[in-house]
Amino acid sequence: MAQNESNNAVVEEKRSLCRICTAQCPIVVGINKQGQPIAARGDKSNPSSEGFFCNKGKHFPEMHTHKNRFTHSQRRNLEGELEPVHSSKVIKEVAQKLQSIIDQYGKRSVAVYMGTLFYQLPSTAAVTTAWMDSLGLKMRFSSGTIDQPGKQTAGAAHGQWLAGSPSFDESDTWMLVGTNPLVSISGGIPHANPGRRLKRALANGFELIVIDPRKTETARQAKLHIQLKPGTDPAVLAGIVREILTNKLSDSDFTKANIVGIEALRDAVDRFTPEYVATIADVPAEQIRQAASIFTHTKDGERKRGSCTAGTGANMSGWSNISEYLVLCINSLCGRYRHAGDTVSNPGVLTVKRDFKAQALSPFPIDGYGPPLRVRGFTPAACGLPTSALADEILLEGEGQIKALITVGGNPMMAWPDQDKTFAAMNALELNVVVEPRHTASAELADYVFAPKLPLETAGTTLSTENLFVVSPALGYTEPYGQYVPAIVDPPEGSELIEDWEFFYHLAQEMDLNLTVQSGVFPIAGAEMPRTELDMLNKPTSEALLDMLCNNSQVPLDELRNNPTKMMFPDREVKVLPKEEGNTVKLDVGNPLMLQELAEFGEGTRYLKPGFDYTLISRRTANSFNSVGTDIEALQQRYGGNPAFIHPSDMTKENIKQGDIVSVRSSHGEIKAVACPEKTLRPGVIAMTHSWGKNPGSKSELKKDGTNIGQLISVEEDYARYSGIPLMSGIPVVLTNAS
Ligand SMILES: Nc1nc2c(c(=O)[nH]1)N[C@H]1C(S)=C(S)[C@@H](COP(=O)(O)OP(=O)(O)OC[C@H]3O[C@@H](n4cnc5c(=O)[nH]c(N)nc54)[C@H](O)[C@@H]3O)O[C@H]1N2
Ligand SMILES: Nc1nc2c(c(=O)[nH]1)N[C@H]1C(S)=C(S)[C@@H](COP(=O)(O)OP(=O)(O)OC[C@H]3O[C@@H](n4cnc5c(=O)[nH]c(N)nc54)[C@H](O)[C@@H]3O)O[C@H]1N2
Ligand code: SF4
Ligand SMILES: [Mo]
Repeated sequence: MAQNESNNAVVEEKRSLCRICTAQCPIVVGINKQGQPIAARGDKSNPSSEGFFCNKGKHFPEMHTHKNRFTHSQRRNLEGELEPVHSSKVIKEVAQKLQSIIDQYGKRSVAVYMGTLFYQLPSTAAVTTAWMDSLGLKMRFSSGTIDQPGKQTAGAAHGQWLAGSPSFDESDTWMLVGTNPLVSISGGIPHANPGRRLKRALANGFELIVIDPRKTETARQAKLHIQLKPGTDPAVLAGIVREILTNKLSDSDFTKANIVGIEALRDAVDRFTPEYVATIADVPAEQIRQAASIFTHTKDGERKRGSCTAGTGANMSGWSNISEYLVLCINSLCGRYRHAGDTVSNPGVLTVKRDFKAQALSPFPIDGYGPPLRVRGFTPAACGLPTSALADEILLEGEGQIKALITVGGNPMMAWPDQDKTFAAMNALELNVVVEPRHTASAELADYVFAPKLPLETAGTTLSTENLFVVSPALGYTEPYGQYVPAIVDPPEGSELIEDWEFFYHLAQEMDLNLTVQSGVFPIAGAEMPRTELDMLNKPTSEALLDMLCNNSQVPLDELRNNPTKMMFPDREVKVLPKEEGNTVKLDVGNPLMLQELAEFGEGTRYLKPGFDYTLISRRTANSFNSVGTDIEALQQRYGGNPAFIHPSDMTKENIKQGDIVSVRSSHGEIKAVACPEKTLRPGVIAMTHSWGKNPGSKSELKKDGTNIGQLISVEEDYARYSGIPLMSGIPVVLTNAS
């Protein structure tokens, strides 16, 4: 009793950053007498987040002490079971096995899969990349191509604007397509306190447009909610483009000087009149006119500010490339960029130094950056290699077969589409290595699990979150904010753990490689990113490595280290420079490959299947982050597993009651789920959350473990060009009561 009391009592509080998701919320962690992290709250003194954090963050400390955590690295023994082993042994053996696989089958036989957590670990990202580069490994896959890969594809086809876009806080309007930032803390409202930022904006007359088949938490705040049929985004967006062009709502000074391809775009969207869009997307025609008007009409003759941004909903429902391309076209036609003389609200803190010039960076090829994969003709593309093809590349025998896979910060068995195929692939590998702190479905199948320290046990910085501005406007920080946090707790007593990046460093040592890491880690177009050689005899400390990654940062890392309460660095006023003289580079809104996809979209019937009368969409809930948090009991009390959210009218129609077990069947597979009424849905649409369930064949309880919706997804049937992202939302399904 006394022991428990002291375990549950906070004796000290320390500042850190939650690192479950890219928001990296500033938190204050409560530590007990034993030095364990036992509680967390938002940091009200933080000038950027103003205390915001979420329920998952509240349980972040628990992830460090959870029974599901590996306290030691693991190796599969002769009986087929994982058993603890010292990390140095794991590394040595993995190095030897990798070398022999490379010697026998060549470098294309070794692949690395970088999951979502990879991005939150800049040191790991830097050293993993350095290790791959040094070995000459090209088979690099990431969760990015099963997420929002249309962003990179469209960005390549369209070009970028070197000065960036005005921040959300400076905007008068915003259009969100298939994203729910108030829950995902991602996608279009800044992640440092999205609720408060939206509320403040709305109080100042800001107008929000949301395009989503669900009346989401975010849609409820919108001036206009277009509740379209899943998978019809290209029609709605093309309709809005057409309204902008025919009603001369674009920023003509900007378009004349900086854009090509308008005539081709005009021709391509010509058929998408509001009335025609209404028949495809099943929304009132008037809403298309309203969207264009709200987004563009000028206030008191002043140019309106604000962007259109898209999320997973627009990328997973079949038309990722063209939907993201039309999003960029809308922003470009309306000149929604920073212009010469504008003040840059956040010129950067820990990211590398860069220029802000009112000019375009040229479009570049979408794909063809190396030899093709063996399946489905994919080549390395602007969005990377298609993760949806990785299982097939492991399974397909012959020259070029992938024999070894290293997974870092990801959970393929939960996250990849087509779970049975993924399962077969994981079992077919000669060497399956997972760098993972928890007992996950993917770790269960690994030959080696390397168990790392967790974030509260390591130093952290805001570098990777700041860098998110490259992905989309509204991501990254709107103000010049930066934070460094030291390690605040020790790893669990009796554990043997090192940091993720050290795994790759030691692997390089074992393989006799030299490593160089890149300043800033994540590429920024148009910026210099010098490289630093690592000392391969004397391992740098984690702090020294952070220094190397920030050695070209705008504010020296030491300034953050030495002034932990400073966090805001408003000292430099940076204005956007005018376009360089003679610069003629233009953004392209008429890329023929993209517009061809709009033609292929046609009437939006490509993915429909006769007899499959319902549509399953993907959605996120506040209780888990992909597979992270699915094993934290306190987080899972609300739903228990991942229910099938169904409109009450559909439940009546199919004779389904709350709590009944339903069958959801696609042309590819069938799952069972617990029915949960949800009136915010469009009738005919079922919504479920991904990354639940267990490995095929494992015993599981539906109401606790949930079910894996990857079972319903085919990677071969319906997928987008370049990225291969399959239909992961907007999947035609049959719904029946299975109770
Ligand atoms: N059907 C369907 N499928 C989807 C989606 C969908 O909407 N619908 N969404 C897709 C999207 S957007 C994504 S991003 C992917 C996610 O795909 P993944 O990234 O493969 O899945 P996560 O569950 O995010 O995996 C993160 C893993 O990192 C581990 N981890 C946590 N902290 C650390 C750490 O410090 N070091 C290391 N090495 N590991 C750590 C976690 O325990 C977890 O197992 O799923 C995709 N799959
Ligand atoms: N709580 C929580 N937060 C997360 C995650 C999590 O798992 N849980 N995952 C993180 C990750 S990896 C990512 S990538 C981001 C994603 O961030 P978001 O893209 O904002 O993800 P969601 O919240 O699922 O929002 C997607 C929305 O798209 C809608 N939708 C589905 N199909 C369609 C369609 O065809 N068209 C349109 N227009 N909309 C559609 C859904 O109803 C849903 O509201 O969130 C991150 N944050
Ligand atoms: S939004 Fe929640 S999970 Fe994401 S970093 Fe913040 S507290 Fe952590
Ligand atoms: Mo994601």
